[in-house]
Amino acid sequence: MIDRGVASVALVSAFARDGAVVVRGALSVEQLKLAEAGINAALADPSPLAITASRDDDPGSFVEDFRNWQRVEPIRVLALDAGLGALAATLMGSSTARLYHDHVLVKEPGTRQRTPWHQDQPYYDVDGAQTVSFWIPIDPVPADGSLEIVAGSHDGTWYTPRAFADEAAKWFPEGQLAELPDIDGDPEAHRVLRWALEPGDLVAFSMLAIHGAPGFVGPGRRRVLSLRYVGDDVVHAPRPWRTSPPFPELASDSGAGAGERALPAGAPLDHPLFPLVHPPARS
Ligand SMILES: O=C(O)CCC(=O)C(=O)O
Repeated sequence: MIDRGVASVALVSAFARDGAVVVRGALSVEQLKLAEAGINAALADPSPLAITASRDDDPGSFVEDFRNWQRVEPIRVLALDAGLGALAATLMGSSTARLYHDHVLVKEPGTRQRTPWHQDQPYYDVDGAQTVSFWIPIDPVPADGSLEIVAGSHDGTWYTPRAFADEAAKWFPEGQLAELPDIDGDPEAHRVLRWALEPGDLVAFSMLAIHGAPGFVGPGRRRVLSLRYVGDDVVHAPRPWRTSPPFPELASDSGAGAGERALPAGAPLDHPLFPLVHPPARS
């Protein structure tokens, strides 16, 4: 097992304050190779959840795929067995880290499609504050093509999640949650974090941090794997709508009996879909 998961006190407090940090050189060469092999395998053989998030007339393309760790071995090894759980638990201030899911996000050179400002957690089926996503690029990413995070926006406010294509409120109904602030219209009011990244660096950010990303000019590709972890206080929050990504396996249980859920509302994510990655199992 590769264990480079030691985060400094300064990094942990910056993550708590800003909801995002860059971790330079977080991944070893072996870990990067797993990320690259995993992304390439998912692109070559997309899952049924894969989508193209750019328009047909976009000169590039923005492709996403979700929940591949159970079928793409390098993603499984990187997400579960390569030591990243220790870093996740430390940043979350949690004694445990579970994998929630993995997400492939690839922008080809020339992609105009912006990833709109959003939080991740309102698209999901979990409540709790101890969350972290690792945005792992395997290609160099200049600051003006990189992930952008609004510092401090993980303060507990939930904003209406909207479809990227047409801004429809397909999850929480209109009016139930707050509306996102106008970040681009009022840049002085927000501290936006963005970093130029080299392969091996990662950006860790809370699932409540408002973030987005510009299109990608190139010249190369922008291949990214996001690995998402949850900590001690995260519990299942079943939704009456299809979450993104969906977890249909949890809708009703096979084993629990008629009408009972595989994972009741308010239960920790103690389920084979969400393996415990920290502390590591004793061998
Ligand atoms: O890679 C992107 O363009 C956006 C990333 C993102 O939204 C995420 O990882 O949650």
